[in-house]
Amino acid sequence: MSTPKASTNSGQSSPHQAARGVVTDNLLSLQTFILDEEARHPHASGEFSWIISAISLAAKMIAYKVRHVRLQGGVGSQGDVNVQGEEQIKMDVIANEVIMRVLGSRHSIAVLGSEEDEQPTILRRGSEGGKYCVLFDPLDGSSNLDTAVGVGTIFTILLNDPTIPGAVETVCQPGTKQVAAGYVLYGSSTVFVITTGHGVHMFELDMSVGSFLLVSRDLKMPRTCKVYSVNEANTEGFPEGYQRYLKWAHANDYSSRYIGSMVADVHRTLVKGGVFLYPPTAKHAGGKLRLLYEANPMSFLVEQAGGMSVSGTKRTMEIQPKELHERTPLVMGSSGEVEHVLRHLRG
Ligand code: AHM
Ligand code: MG
Repeated sequence: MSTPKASTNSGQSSPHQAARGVVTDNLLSLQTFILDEEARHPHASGEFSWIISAISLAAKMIAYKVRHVRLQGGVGSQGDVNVQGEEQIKMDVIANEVIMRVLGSRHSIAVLGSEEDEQPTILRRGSEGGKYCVLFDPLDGSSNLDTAVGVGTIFTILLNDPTIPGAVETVCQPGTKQVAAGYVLYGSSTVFVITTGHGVHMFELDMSVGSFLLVSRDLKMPRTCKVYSVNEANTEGFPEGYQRYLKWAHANDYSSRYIGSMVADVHRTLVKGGVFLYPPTAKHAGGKLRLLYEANPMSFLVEQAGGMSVSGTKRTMEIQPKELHERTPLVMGSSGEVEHVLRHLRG
């Protein structure tokens, strides 16, 4: 029987692997990992780890439902449009309910904001213990569910400022203020990727024990990779700089990969490198993706993995949001590749 090896994304052997035949690799669950991180902060109250544990519980429930989406009757339109005028898929509503129910019971959450709800929900005030705000896209890329393509949940955690009375004003914080952010990709495997501002860590759902287990600590993306990811059918509506970039990429031997599901496209970009773009289009002049709960959390992760994220020529995480569902153009990925795009945007 061969000796089991530690799984690291670098392909190197684990520092925990000792003498031949002796398996000393530690299996670390997401829960333990977060508790470990929290233990390093002497003033941590433990409330933060309860929120991550709630998100992971919701993710496991959604993962199960996504895997059985047709059997569960989750494919097809809910018959409603959300606040952004987009058709709601049944699973959008189910995933939203799961997250609201799971997070609603956590005592330190002040405000919850979702892509599917017009207004953020105030759960409790700062004076009642509300310390954090959580914003999320419950099921990004859900229009792909009927073709069994990867979809995901995106989340970001912000501090609640008790001196700000309105929920919208409370959550309209630039991405630089995020305390933590992450996503869950329901793909051929289910992965949970998170940053608390100290690197990016990836966990995979082990169905046999129902836990997310660490598979990659401090993931770093390659500085360059000749792959771009964009809905190229929109090219004629892109501002000229993006069109110039694409012509340059065509002439320079680039490959194209586009799933049409942001979590899956950005996950691939994070792991393998490249650049993901959603520029302004004829239909979405201000970009399609939402700043607060799509662009900012993904930008936090990409930057923590050594990459870059810009909206136009500005750093995405420095934009001051004005509303919950604000959209933004987005270019993110390997720093060398984002720089190539920026060079063309600047003319
Ligand atoms: P959603 O949040 O309503 O699912 O929309 C966001 C999705 C992203 O996952 C993806 O990057 C983008 O829309 C794809 O858009 P398009 O079909 O215009 O290429
Ligand atoms: Mg989305």
